[in-house]
Amino acid sequence: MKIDIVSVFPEYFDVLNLSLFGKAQDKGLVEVHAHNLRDWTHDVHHSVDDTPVGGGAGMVMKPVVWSECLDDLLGLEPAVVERTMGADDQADREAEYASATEYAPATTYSPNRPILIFPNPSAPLFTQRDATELSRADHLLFGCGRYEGYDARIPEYYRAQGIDVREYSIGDYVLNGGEVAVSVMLEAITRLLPGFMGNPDSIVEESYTGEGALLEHRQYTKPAEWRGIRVPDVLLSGDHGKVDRFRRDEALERTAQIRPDLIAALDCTALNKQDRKT
Ligand code: 6GU
Repeated sequence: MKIDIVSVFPEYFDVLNLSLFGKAQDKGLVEVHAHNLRDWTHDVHHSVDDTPVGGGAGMVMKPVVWSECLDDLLGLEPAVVERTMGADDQADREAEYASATEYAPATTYSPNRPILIFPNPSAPLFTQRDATELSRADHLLFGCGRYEGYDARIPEYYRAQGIDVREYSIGDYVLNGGEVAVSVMLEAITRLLPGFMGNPDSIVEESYTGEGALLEHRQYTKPAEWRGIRVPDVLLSGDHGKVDRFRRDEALERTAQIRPDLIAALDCTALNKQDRKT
C-alpha cells in the first residue's frame, strides 16, 4: 500500500519508522511519504492559510496551495485558472499572481488514483468498518488541515473530478490539527494489511470487528490468583464451550453497560439463540 501524507509538520510522521509500522515499511508492505504543504507555496512567507470569508476567529487553509499540491500528487492536470485573493501584503500578492498559471483543461486520471482523505472534526466518525474498507486500497493520500480547517471547496472540487474523497473525524473532541487523527487512522488501517501483524488471529476477535461489533470480553493471564483476586473459574475449566459462552455473555453485558449505542446498532441476525436468553 502506498501512503502519501501532506502536512505543514511532516516531521510528525517520523514516528512511523518505529515499531510495527517501521517493520512493515522494511518488509515493503507499506511505503509512506510525508510531504510538506509549504513546498507548494510560491510566496516568501510560504503562507498556507488566510482569514475566514464571512469573518470569525482563526485561519483557514487556502485552496490554491492545496490544489497545486494535490494536483501534483494525484497526477492531475489543473483544470482551471487559479486566481488568488486576500494576501495581506503587496509582495505576497504579486508572488501569488505570478504563480497563477493558465492551465490546460483537465485530462483523464490514472486508473489507480489514490483515495483522498481529509481529517475533519466536523465529519462523520471514522470506524472499524472504514479502516477495513480502506485497508484494501492500493494508495491513500491524506491531507492534514491545521488552524480552523481547510477551504470547503477543496474536497468539493476533487470529488467533482471523480476522486474518491473522504472526510473523517476520530472522535467528539477537538485537536489542533489533522496529524494525530491521520496517525490514528493509519494505524487502524495498516494493521489490517495481510502480513502486518505477527499473529493474524489477533485481529479476528477484537472489539469493533465485523458485523454486530461488541466490546471485547476481559482478558487474564497467569497466575490464576494474584493479590487475592482470582481469574473467573470457568476460564480455568478447560471447557471451550463454556469459555466461549462466558466470554460472549461478558461482551454483551459490557457493551450494554458501556456502549448501549453499539447494542442499538447491532444486526439482530448476529445474535445466536443463547444470546437471546441472556
Ligand atoms: Cl479528524 N481533526 C481535528 N483537528 N480534530 C479532531 C478530529 C480531526 N477528530 C476529532 N477531533
